[in-house]
Amino acid sequence: MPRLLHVSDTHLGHQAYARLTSDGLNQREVDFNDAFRRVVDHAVATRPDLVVHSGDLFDVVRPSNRAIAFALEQVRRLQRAEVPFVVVSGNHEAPRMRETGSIFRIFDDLPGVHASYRGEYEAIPVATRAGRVTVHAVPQALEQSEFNTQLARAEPHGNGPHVLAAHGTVSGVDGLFVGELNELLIPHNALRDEYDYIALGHFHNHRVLGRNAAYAGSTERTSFSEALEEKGFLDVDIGSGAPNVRVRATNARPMRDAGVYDARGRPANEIVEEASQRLEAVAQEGAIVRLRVVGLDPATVRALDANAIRRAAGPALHLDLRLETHEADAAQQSLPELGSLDAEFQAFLAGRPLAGLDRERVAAVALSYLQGAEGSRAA
Ligand SMILES: [Mn+2]
Repeated sequence: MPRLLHVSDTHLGHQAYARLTSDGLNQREVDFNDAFRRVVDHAVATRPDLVVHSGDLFDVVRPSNRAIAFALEQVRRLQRAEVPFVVVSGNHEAPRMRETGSIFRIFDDLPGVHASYRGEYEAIPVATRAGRVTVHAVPQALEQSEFNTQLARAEPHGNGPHVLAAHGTVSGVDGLFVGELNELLIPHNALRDEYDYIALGHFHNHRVLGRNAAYAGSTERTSFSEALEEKGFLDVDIGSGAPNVRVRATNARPMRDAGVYDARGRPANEIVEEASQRLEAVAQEGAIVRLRVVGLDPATVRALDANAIRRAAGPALHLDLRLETHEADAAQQSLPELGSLDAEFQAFLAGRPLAGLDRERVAAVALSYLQGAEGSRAA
């Protein structure tokens, strides 16, 4: 009975906050590396029959040399342990123009490593110690219609076991939509019962869907919406009826939300005291902590000893302290929510006349520049 590790959304190269390590590296980038390394440690120690990564291995289309070198180093560790590795591209690393080329090319021609990133469905026969496992890989596509076509080509027949790997939002399930520009939908009927296991990526919280499908979730936290979720990967036995799924923790850095404190009408010293108490209640060694104080008037903000509040977060790695005034509250209510750079640009472009130009082509070129800018910022 084959055993596979399902890992997803490792976002190598992801950076956040200002904290650096003693080596001058962004602490969060190191955290994301550590989380993926723990997955590989587990694989090397327990030697599953294969490791399946369901996309967003990297955080951006153009990862830094450091992120690329780290990813290769970990994949080589799997190779040396003779654990086959299959990865499909996700929306974060897949270029939006074919000419850009994919970073996943670095995995071509590595024995025991199969990277699916060419926008087309591939049935990958993986030779494992437990016999052949066929991985039906459906990588990120440029268009939803193309993705649907490729998903429909996947046929789990012949000798099993059969594993489907894809990155996207399964339609018709509450609470999965992430809201990214190039997010793809996986039609519910693509989750066919014939698969021994369906390895899903994109949704960052672990979730089991039906009898045979699961999102592994991300290995680290990319936002406060993941604060309460256990982070990890899945250890799955397949090949005899329903898969047996066990969650393995990656010990991601904790995020603690101290909530929203409405300080309307309160004097500065009282606000400092209350905010400090709230922070002390959640502060934890090395955690990322957030507190929103709302309803402040500008004079009170000037009188506040913000450093005293910050000290209350004590041993936290990072304090995200938001001091919001009435005016800011009112302004926020009158402004539309600001989306991602890509989404804002798309909305802007939709309202422009583009006589004589191919609108999709203009969008693709512009988005590739935006991606390039984001990539170099992340680097
Ligand atoms: Mn992701």
